[in-house]
Amino acid sequence: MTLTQEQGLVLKNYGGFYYVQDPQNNIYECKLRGKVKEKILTGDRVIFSPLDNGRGILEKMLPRDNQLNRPWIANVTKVLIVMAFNKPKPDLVLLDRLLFLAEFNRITPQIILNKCDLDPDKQIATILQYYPVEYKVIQTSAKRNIGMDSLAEVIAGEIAVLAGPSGTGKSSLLNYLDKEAKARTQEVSNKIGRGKHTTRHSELFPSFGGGLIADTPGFNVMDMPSLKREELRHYFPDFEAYNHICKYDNCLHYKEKECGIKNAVEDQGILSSRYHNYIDMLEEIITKERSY
Ligand SMILES: Nc1nc2c(ncn2[C@@H]2O[C@H](COP(=O)(O)OP(=O)(O)OP(=O)(O)O)[C@@H](O)[C@H]2O)c(=O)[nH]1
Ligand SMILES: [Mg+2]
Ligand SMILES: [Zn+2]
Repeated sequence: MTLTQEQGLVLKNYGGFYYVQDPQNNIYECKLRGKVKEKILTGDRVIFSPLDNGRGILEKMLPRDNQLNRPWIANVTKVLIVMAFNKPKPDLVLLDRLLFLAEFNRITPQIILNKCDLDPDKQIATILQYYPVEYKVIQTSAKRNIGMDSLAEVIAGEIAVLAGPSGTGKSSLLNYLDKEAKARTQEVSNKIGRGKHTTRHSELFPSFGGGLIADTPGFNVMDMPSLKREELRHYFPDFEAYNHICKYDNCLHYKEKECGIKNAVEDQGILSSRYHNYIDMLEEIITKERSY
């Protein structure tokens, strides 16, 4: 018997099965063909053989564009960085790190300011004033159902992940985008007896406006990927406009004199918190380089 083979996308890996979505949005519960040696991740594009009863066999993995390690998801095209208007206050250190990490992985970042029903912390004004030039910002309220259509629009056609500090409303937003997610999240947590928003495995949910979206557990710390000190500045697109003013072509905007970036910080063309976050990351890289 010859099996027809189709291309699909892995939505989750759970209980020894891979849940593969075909181009018509049918989902197949697949077992892995024995000879497949690679570790298949949520988000992987695969070739599979559909069987009857919604089952199938996962035959092989297709080449990956990128891979996030925490959560483990492949082929991510967009990261939605969720900060709250308040409770918790926006964390500009984490925001700049997540923006850098998105750039580094060639993933489009999108800033989401959730809980817009609350009185804004003063950092919100800073984000709205300084960040939209390079990064689009969407204001939402999962509580009052505000901004959900704009949110759905930026996910359409993408493989998106929600990221950001704990408590900003990532799981609440996901529950709006995919009503079925709510039931599934609670089902899982009842079984394992954890908090209702605990995210244990990576799963992509179809969003009501098209595209796929995954939740992540809140994380507040982040390791720097390995890169050279002179590479870091290329991941800060807002620095580009001032590079030509630096005296040295290879200026790190650090201890050098006559630096366009440092001038721009003084003239408030570049946000000083963003520059300091850059310097902190730079010093981390330099310390790492010295320890080799
Ligand atoms: N006022 C208000 N509260 C919200 C909004 N969205 C979520 N919340 C509340 O904020 C709290 C945290 O929401 P979660 O969705 O669990 O946040 P999370 O980002 O998933 O948190 P972690 O899973 O810990 O990373 C809950 O009590 C929500 O009800 C909103 O738009 N406005
Ligand atoms: Mg959550
Ligand atoms: Zn410089």
